[in-house]
Amino acid sequence: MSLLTILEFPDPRLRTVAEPVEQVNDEVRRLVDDLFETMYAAKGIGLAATQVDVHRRVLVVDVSEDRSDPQVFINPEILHRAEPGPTQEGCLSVPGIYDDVERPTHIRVRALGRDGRQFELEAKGLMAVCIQHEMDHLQGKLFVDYLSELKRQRIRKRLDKERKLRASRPAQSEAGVPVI
Ligand code: GNR
Ligand code: NI
Repeated sequence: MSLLTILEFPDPRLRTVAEPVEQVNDEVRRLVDDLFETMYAAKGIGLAATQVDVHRRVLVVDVSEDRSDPQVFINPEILHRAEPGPTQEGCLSVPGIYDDVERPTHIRVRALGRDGRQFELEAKGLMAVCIQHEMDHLQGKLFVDYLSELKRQRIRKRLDKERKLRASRPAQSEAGVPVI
């Protein structure tokens, strides 16, 4: 398994539209495993292949508290949407930014699993929102696209500033103790 690098807004590669998977083979299963490893390491609840610069219709989700419910969606399609409502969203590709997005909070999805078999699933609340957020990534869309142009500009500036700061600071270990 490998930890992959997550692209950050406004990287133009995040705008790529993913291609459907033709066959769920070992290469696709390896991508799924790497997506989970990367998502868990980044403490996210979902990750789309687009975010790691792989432009195939593959996404993973785990909205459980104890990180015990990995779910895979290959070539996902939404069959039914209902009950629009606001949810506060965040994105690993837009780090540290959270804002409300209005979306259906109840969906029915059809997809292929890691074993290549088709399944259907009803999702509500955060799970429904997360699947749609990931499906947007596969179409080159980000949650900040639902916000105003002014907010998006401010977000871009804030992330630019933080990236510059990060690049100029000396390396630190995870605990914040200087690396010797
Ligand atoms: O970790 C994530 N949290 C989250 C919270 C509310 C709505 C959507 C998400 S998905 C996000 C991980 C991510 O960026 N997936 O693309
Ligand atoms: Ni995201």
